[in-house]
Amino acid sequence: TVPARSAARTLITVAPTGAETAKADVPALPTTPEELVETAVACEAAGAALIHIHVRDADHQPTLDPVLLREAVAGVREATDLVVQLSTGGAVTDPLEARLTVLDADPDSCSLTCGTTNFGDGVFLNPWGFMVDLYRLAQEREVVPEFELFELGHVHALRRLIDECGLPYGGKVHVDFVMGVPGSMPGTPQTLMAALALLPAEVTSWSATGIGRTHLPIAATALAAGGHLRVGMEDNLVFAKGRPVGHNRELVGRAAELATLMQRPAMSTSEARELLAIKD
Ligand code: KMH
Ligand code: ZN
Repeated sequence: TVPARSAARTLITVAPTGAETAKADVPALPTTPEELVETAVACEAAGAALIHIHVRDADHQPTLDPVLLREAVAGVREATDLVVQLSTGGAVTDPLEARLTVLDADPDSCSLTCGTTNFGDGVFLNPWGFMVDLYRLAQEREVVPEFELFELGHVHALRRLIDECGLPYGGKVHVDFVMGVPGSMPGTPQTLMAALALLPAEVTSWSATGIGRTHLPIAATALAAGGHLRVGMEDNLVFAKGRPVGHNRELVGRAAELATLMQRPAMSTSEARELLAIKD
């Protein structure tokens, strides 16, 4: 059975940058500290309550540099009330040890992917031991994890993680389905339904995002099924056929309109903090 976790309001997460797209190919991608903060402010105004951050260096390359991570967290906190989530996924080339040090930047939340997956032409490595280390570290540091599920098997691995390591800090379990990555689970309504049916009972909220052309259909399906939304240029660079995304705020604004249309308007940042049990 699909657990009843329908929410009255919609958490909109923005994932503005990612680690895969080159600035040279997409100049609108926010890669500098100033662009990140400007994006965060604009997306909060458009309806986002949580920001999922990947940081870039001065050459616009993905980095896990602890100083830049700390600066990003501080910059977004100073300018917005968004829940600040740092990616621990980084880029597929990042070593596992470096991905653990992301928590040193003291974010509100961190991503935690529940298993290895094909990732386009690469492999996104998340061995069991790494998942456990990252989860225990997040519990210790009182950082709320968002469990990223790219595959149906990841849903099962989440169950194992909760069974063996207990609940996250705060007691809430929030998952995000990342769908439509080439080689991973497809971004279809049927797959989302199958994944929902497998969710452990401990899950208290879920969101979904579809990569590329699956972005809008997955958003619509998630809203209809009582879930929350993640949008942003990390996942999708095309607003509509022949029309590239010009700014992340466009994707957030459209998600907020869709949510309002579905009678589940965007939630505030304080509602998001409560939903996820973020530390004060
Ligand atoms: N960039 C991908 C390899 C996460 O942020 O935790 C991993 C990713 C997931 O984006
Ligand atoms: Zn990410």
